[in-house]
This record gives sequence, C-alpha cells and structure tokens, in this order.
Amino acid sequence: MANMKNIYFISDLHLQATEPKIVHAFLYFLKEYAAHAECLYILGDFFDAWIGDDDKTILVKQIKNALQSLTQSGVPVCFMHGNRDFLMGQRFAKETGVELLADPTLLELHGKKILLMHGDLLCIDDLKYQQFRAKVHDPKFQKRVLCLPLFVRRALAGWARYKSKKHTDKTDRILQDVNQAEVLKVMQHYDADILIHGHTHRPAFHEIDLDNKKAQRIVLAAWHDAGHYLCLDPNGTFTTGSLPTQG
Ligand SMILES: [Mn+2]
Repeated sequence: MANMKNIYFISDLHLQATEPKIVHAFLYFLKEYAAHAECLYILGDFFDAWIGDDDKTILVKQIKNALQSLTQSGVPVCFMHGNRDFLMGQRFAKETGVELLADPTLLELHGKKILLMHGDLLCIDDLKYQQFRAKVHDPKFQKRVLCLPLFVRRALAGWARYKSKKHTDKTDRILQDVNQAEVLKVMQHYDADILIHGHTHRPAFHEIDLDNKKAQRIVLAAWHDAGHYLCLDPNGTFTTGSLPTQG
C-alpha cells in the first residue's frame, strides 16, 4: 500500500545560535509540515557544527526537545551525517528517537530506488577536502576528539569553520560541485532511479542518462534566508517548497 502522507527531505540548515530565524523556521517546519508527515529525512549539515552529544547549549536542548516531541508523536525521523555534524552519535539518537542513517542509504518508495547521500562523497575533485574527510571520519580520530573537554572542542570547531571557509573561498567552484562520473558510478552501483543529496547548496532537478534508464538527481537547498524542503507526496510526485520567512 502506498503511503498516505507526505515524506519530507531537508538538509543544510546549518543550525546555529547566531541564526535564530533559521532555528524558528525549522521549528515552524516541524509544527506545520513534519508533524503530519509519514517520515522526515534530514540529510546532513543540520547543525553548523556538532562538537559531541554531551554539548548542552540552549540551541542543542531546544532542537533535541523538538525532535523528541516529533518522534514521540509517531513521526519517524532519519538523520544522515554531513561534514559539519559528523560527530553526531548514538546518544543523540537515543535522546531524540532519531535514527542515524549510513551515507549512502538506499530506499524503495513508490517502486523507485531512491539513494540518499549528504553529497560530499560525490565531490571527489576537491582532493584536499576528501583528505580532510577521511581523517575526521576515522573512528580513532573521533574518539580522540571526543575525549577533549567541551571548551577545547568548541574552539577546534571554530577553527575548523574558519579553515573551511578559507578553503571554500579559494577553491574553484567547479571543484566544489559533484563529479559527474562519480554520480553515474554511484547511481549505477545502487541501480538508483533517483539520487537525493544536499551539501553543494545548488538546488536543482537534474535529468541523468544511466545506461539502462532515465534517472534523476535532486539537490536540496540550503537554509540561508528561508527554509526549504523536498516533498514526496502520496502519489509519488516530488515537489519543493519554501517556508515563509518571519520577521
Ligand atoms: Mn555539507
């Protein structure tokens, strides 16, 4: 039987205390959209930085409570790590009722194979970034970082953001986008009909020719000035929408 409710996909909210409008937009989205959904998928860079599940800032508490209310009301929430919140762990999952997803994850909905990714794995032309990614995804590295006091981790996160911005500013925009050959390779490997990812902040619906079929790559929008979502309705149609910005 087909789903009777909408499924939502969001990513790249970059939640941070200094952007209360985006935080409010997310809470509004939960109340007005996600609360009535079949399921919510958050595909990474949900937080602008995540320094460990033991962080207890007001923002963290607020978002945790909101997610917990949603999952307790019976709406499943699935979370995939981005490059900003790769330290999100099982404790966060347990406290909020959110399920952590591997990158990539393959779904089957409406008879279509839908591959979910954050998107950074597809940007293989940015060699420096891929080296950094391999390092910070090493469980040994993560364990060492998580042993540091919170104030040290907070400082490290600030430094990492500064370095990341510097790298982004001086790296060619083309290198920072997905590599087309890698997209085809990954989609072929999973025999995917649709790939959904964020990360690049270049929202679009791309038509893709795989050897045996027409496929689609849907890129989610980042939440800069407003909130954005991708919706899969009960008929199997994808639509995008933006949330009203509040004063
Ligand atoms: Mn990202």
